[in-house]
Amino acid sequence: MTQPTREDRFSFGLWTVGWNARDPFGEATRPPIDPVESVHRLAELGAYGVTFHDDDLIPFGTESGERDKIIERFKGALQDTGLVVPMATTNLFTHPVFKEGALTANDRGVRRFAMRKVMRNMDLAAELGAKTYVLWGGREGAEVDGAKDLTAALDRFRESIDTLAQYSEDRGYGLRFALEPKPNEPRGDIFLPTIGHAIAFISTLQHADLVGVNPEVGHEQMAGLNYTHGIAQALWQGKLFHIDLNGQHGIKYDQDLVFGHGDVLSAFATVDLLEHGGPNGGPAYDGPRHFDYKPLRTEDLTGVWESAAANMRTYLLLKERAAAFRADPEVQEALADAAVPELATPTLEGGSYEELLADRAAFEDFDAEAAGARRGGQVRISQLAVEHLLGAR
Ligand code: GLT
Ligand code: MN
Ligand code: MN
Ligand code: MN
Repeated sequence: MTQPTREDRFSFGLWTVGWNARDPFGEATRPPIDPVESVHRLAELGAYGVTFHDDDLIPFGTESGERDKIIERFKGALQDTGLVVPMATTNLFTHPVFKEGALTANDRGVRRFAMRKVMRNMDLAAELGAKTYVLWGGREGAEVDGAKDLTAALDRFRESIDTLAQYSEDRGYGLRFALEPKPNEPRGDIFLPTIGHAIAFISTLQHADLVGVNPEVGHEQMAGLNYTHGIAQALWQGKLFHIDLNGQHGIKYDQDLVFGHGDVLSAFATVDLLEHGGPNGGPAYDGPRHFDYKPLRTEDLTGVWESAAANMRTYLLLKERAAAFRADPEVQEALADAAVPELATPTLEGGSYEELLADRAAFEDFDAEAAGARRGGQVRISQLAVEHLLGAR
């Protein structure tokens, strides 16, 4: 069960395994990897999908004849391996042209160039059968508040996303868009910094139905937020269009560790939610399990493929542990004892406040002291989760 198969729907960005480990302080420690090689290795390891930024596959500035050849070769690798492209995205952050932003740059020419760059890669994404288009606004933000008209930036963000959605509809691409929040890095402050900001922004769009979120574990945890709570709200609002799984140790720079190699208890709760949709059922996630991580800079190419396998194996182990947790009669008893299932019962009887006002047991005769003295039963659930996670049960 811990051997990944296509049915598990694991996918990886070309930029993850392909990262050559250059960081702000040091040179690359690994050679570049040919995307065709990545496709083959990922398929051998049991992944079902590969995702990419335009520039991961086709270096920025490549002339069109050469671009066509690269695409044909990539398509050949997909055909040979059966790997699919469930998602694609655009690099709007590496080239100096985007140093002050892309879709929300002050410079209108930069914004228009950024839009064309996205549209061009949407054409390719649709051709390769992608269903989701991710927009991570890495450079959309500011270091200097006075150097940006913050509300105009939101207007421009909305204008871009509505236009891109319209383009997809007009061309019959049927893409859905997933905004990826991140609080900071590379910009001092990035626009739409959390899942909550993104979902609120989406509600203002003309094409709100076509736009959801792509939350990344580490990005929410960088802001000190509970990732599982964030994706639960996205699921509840029908907005969890895609997901970036990785690992992070608390509030610091974006670590992009292997999934589960950061806050493992949180990863356990995440997998439990994705697979079961909550203790009472509820919406579960049915999209690709996509890993957006970086193999440690200390690793050679062997370590790269080990780390790719580690993401999938860790996910499957957590899935197995979460299933055992849910199936354990003692867990069910502990959940009942803590009244967890009761939260699914509506607070009102029949939906009207009239019966509530007429119910003396609800207020006049309610024993607040007794209710306040009730046993919580929470620590037992916490310990049972830890024991299942540690394989002690
Ligand atoms: C970049 C970023 C990721 C985003 C990618 C999509 S690019 O690596 O750090 O979190 O998901 O643009
Ligand atoms: Mn990250
Ligand atoms: Mn990501
Ligand atoms: Mn990243």
